[in-house]
Amino acid sequence: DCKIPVTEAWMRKHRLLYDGATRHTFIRSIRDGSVDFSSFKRWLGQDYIFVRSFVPFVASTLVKSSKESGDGLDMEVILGGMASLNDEINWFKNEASKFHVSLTSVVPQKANIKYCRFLENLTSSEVEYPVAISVFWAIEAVYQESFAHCLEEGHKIPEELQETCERWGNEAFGTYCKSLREIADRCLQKASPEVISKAEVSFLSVLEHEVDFWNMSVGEA
Ligand code: HMH
Repeated sequence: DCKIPVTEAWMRKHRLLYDGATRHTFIRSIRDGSVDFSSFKRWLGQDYIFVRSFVPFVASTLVKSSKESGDGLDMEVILGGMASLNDEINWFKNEASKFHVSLTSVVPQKANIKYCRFLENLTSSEVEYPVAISVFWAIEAVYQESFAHCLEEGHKIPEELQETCERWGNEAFGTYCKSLREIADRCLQKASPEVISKAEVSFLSVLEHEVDFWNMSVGEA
């Protein structure tokens, strides 16, 4: 069926990998309460580094959106995303101090370095807007789905991690991810087959990097 949105087609086609990224053992362990706190602390320090390199990527996507002919609403959604990244950076600092993680001494691990390098390559003005916005959506959606899964009925999330799950699993964040997805689908619908396949390859890379990131957090990479 050619009428289904592009992102929907990708999700159907790559379900196993998508589930691998959103139902990782680390996420399941948060949900069932068996999470190893040293893994959580490792994730926290590494994710802080990741978010710091996510900002320039989002900024480059904002620039691309501002050059699109349209009603300018895309740019507003992305700008809102940048504002929440500002909050997120402060949240990480606060959370790190609660867990006695020193953010200034975190050494970026291989999976993180690779993921950050991938994002850096995508900041180039040569990278088409549909590719960038698809990547942006996928990165946010993986966290949204993962942490919303943690919060589903019957969870035994340790009290100390409840706030983390709510940060990405809350409804407002879900609505924001849906907006990003709608923007991506609208751009992809108008894109050339070459750009659509570049975006699909990049979507798959995001999922692979996310799986590697969780593996790194549990100490398996
Ligand atoms: C690794 N992926 C990773 N970290 C994040 N904070 C997000 C996605 C969502 O912002």
